[in-house]
Amino acid sequence: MTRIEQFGWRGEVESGIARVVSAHGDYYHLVCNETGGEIIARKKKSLFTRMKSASPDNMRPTKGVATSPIKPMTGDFVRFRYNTQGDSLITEVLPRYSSFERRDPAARRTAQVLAVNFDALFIMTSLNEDFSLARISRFLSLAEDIGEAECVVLLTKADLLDEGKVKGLEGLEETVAGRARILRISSLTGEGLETLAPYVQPCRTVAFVGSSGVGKSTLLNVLAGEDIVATQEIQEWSGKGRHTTTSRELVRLPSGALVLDTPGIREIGRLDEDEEFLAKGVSTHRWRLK
Ligand SMILES: Nc1nc2c(ncn2[C@@H]2O[C@H](COP(=O)(O)OP(=O)(O)OP(=O)(O)O)[C@@H](O)[C@H]2O)c(=O)[nH]1
Ligand SMILES: [Mg+2]
Repeated sequence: MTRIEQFGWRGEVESGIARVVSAHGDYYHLVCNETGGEIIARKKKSLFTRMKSASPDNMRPTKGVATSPIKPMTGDFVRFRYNTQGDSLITEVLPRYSSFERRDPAARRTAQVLAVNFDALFIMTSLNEDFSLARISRFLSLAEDIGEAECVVLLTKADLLDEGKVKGLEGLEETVAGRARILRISSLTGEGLETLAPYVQPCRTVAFVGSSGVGKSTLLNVLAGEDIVATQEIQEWSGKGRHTTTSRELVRLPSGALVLDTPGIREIGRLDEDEEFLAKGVSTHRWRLK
């Protein structure tokens, strides 16, 4: 049976605490210690976090100062109220000990939260023609304030490495400037997968972020030892992905490690997005990658 501790909860074990493993509109799939280990719940109309931040080893569901209303998302620890007659309700989103956010390009001045409650953030980028130092730099600056988590720049598809096509690789160390560890893997050949062992640990959460097509879901499947999430070939002409993963999913691997797979992040300031925004009359200059 599911135990909330196996899903990364490190606070006191009390009843009514759960972790969101996926979100579907107003409904959330939760894992918990009650009701057979799983539950579908709706969120209460107004939800508040109680503390601004927490430490992973000091996750306490009580006390603290109310901040702003907050929508639960995959990876969140929540309090819920079980209801045998109707919808069970998420009544509180518990403090997040780490969070990766960007300014929302669609709604200026608001942050878009991309991943929460992870112990390691893998910023993934493939070793093909889509490699971009500017993008890595932008990701790293967004990762400066993630909270209590480590950051890894994970170079994927090492089997494709053809120095002629990957422009700028020699400048990687300088761009990263000690802000993250740099690892290189291939999900296809297995090269370098052993270097992930310190991060892929029982009850620890690793979040995968990066552009579409870099191999986030493929790596999850390889680590899981079976195809549990969908993957799709990239577009040959551009080396870019097709936005196969459309929602965040928290998966517990047979090893007991937790992986948060996320949809590919659309590049900020790219021409196709610029056109979208210009059509809406919004200037995107502020989002453009330098
Ligand atoms: N050659 C090679 N191809 C890989 C590797 N890892 C993934 N791929 C391929 O890259 C393509 C895209 O992989 P996905 O795992 O779907 O990429 P993703 O990052 O999950 O993409 P989104 O869900 O769209 O964000 C698939 O065709 C994979 O087979 C690798 O290590 N080497
Ligand atoms: Mg995917």
